[in-house]
Amino acid sequence: MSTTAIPSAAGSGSAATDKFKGNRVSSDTSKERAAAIYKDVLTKLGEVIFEHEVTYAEYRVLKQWLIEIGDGGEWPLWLDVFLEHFIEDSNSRIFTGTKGSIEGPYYVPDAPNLGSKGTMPMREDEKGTALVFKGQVRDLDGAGIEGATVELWHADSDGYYSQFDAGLGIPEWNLRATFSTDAEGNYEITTIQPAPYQIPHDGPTGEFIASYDGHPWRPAHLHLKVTAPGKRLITTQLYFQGGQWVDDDVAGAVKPELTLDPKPNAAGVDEVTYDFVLDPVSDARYVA
Ligand code: MBD
Ligand code: FE
Repeated sequence: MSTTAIPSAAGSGSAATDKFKGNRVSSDTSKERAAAIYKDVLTKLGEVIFEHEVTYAEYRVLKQWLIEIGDGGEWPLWLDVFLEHFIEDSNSRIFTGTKGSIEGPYYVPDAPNLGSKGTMPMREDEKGTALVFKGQVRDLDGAGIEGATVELWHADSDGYYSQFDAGLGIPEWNLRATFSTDAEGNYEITTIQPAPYQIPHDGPTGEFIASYDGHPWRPAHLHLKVTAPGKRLITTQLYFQGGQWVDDDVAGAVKPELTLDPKPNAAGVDEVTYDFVLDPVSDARYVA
């Protein structure tokens, strides 16, 4: 299984940078905390430099590469692939609900709401094997949550995300939608199974990967955000059991609890059930 087209880093990178810049963020980090984090980061970086006796030539290559990552709009890509999983893991370890995973650079809010049951927006000739993805959203006590929101977005079978398609003309909300659970907390989504995915690697992110003889592959994945009033928002991804790259994700974002194993249903369509469990925001350790 492989993709037939490869998204361009320049195309999807600049789109991801523009989207990110359009939504300015801030935090209430104190000067003391900032000082502690910066000092530790630089001290540890220094330790690596001494340990490996990093040369001036290597330092200049790093500087050049950092500039090129910015010029090419690839910061969202590089950071979300190589760093975000540490942040995500550090944040989600303390909770008991469904495990989170990284958001990645291609989320867009406010995708069309299709109710509790529906088919993802897709082109008439959308390539890929059909998948019925269904389940229940529950609280920690096992009660179904009515009106929970399940947002799903994923790549098409060529590895492109709508709105980050480098001008290919994929419809705006292709393979992006929001669902709201029914009275029992259930949802049912029909979509296509995504394929393993190569992150865009025709720019400086690709140069970085090639420089250590790495690979740019992520396993096939579904991206999700699941939440309900008074519940912690879970951003996560689901993978396919036994799928290529599940054990060797370039973004280090696979967790064993996050794999699916679809089986043909009575109609012969691959189907899988996945239930989400949401922590309450009243948990004292919860920070938005
Ligand atoms: C993706 O689709 C993705 O999920 C991540 C984490 C990085 C780049 C592209
Ligand atoms: Fe992705």
